[in-house]
Amino acid sequence: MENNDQNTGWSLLGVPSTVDPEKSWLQNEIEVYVESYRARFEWPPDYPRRFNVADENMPWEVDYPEYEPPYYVAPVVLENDCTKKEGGWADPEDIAEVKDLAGESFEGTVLLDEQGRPLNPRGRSGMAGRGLLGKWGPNYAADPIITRVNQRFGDVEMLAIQRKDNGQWAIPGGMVDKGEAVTATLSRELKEEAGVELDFSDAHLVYQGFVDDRRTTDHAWIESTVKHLHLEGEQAEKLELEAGSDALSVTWLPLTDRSLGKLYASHGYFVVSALGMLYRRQPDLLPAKFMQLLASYF
Ligand code: RP5
Repeated sequence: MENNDQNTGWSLLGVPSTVDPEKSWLQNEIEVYVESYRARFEWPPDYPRRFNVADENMPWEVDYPEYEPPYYVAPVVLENDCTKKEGGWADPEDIAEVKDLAGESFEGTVLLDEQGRPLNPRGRSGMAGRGLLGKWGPNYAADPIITRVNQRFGDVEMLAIQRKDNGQWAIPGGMVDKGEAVTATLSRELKEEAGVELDFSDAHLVYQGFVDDRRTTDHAWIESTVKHLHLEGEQAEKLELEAGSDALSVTWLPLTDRSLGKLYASHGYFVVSALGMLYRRQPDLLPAKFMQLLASYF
């Protein structure tokens, strides 16, 4: 194929938009960019319905006087106001009382509206307020991707948990605690959610930035640090998995087009990107049958 520009890789739904096995994607750096799709068309059950925002009206620079998103902040966020509750994980509702409002994030300078509220870097989401997110602006998360090749079946598998809040399979990630190093969050979340202890100091960085999470609002969003460890030999075989407090179950999930497409938020995209990067580092590691699937995403 001559015009590789037509191959856009991922569609907004997280499934490959075109399949071009001839594309020489290995020659290019894999750059991860997350679109805002779920953050506009999905929401948790306790949220009001989002104001419908068409693609062209997303950018804040676009004048859109009709825009009237509902305002929502979940009771659990208000109950955990750190200025009122010892150990609370949420900012106060009054933005003027927030002492550590982020001026910069992985997405660049955080813009503010006329009320001093941070503005979502992907533009309008159809929901004002913080929803279920505690911090005004970026809410930092960490996502540990663990993969292995199942030697018996020749599948590539990821360590996945089933989320309690919506039953979807996901990377066993979570929010970074105040003052916590991200490497520590990656290990802690993996231990808490999947019962597994691993060191992330040598893990490969896949991505740092916006996550297409259904909790996103105009004034609060998730930005994650995604790191990848691919396990081999005994280490890959011997991990004992145990579902923790936030997980219904934990498993080695075989990666197929279907299972990747159904992962929570942007996780399918993160996993594919991690494996593409792994292939660039170690071309002989992944089984041929998986390479066909992987190549179809780039
Ligand atoms: C996703 O939500 C992130 O990618 C991360 O996996 C997760 C963090 O939220 P909780 O699992 O703590 O709800 O957007």
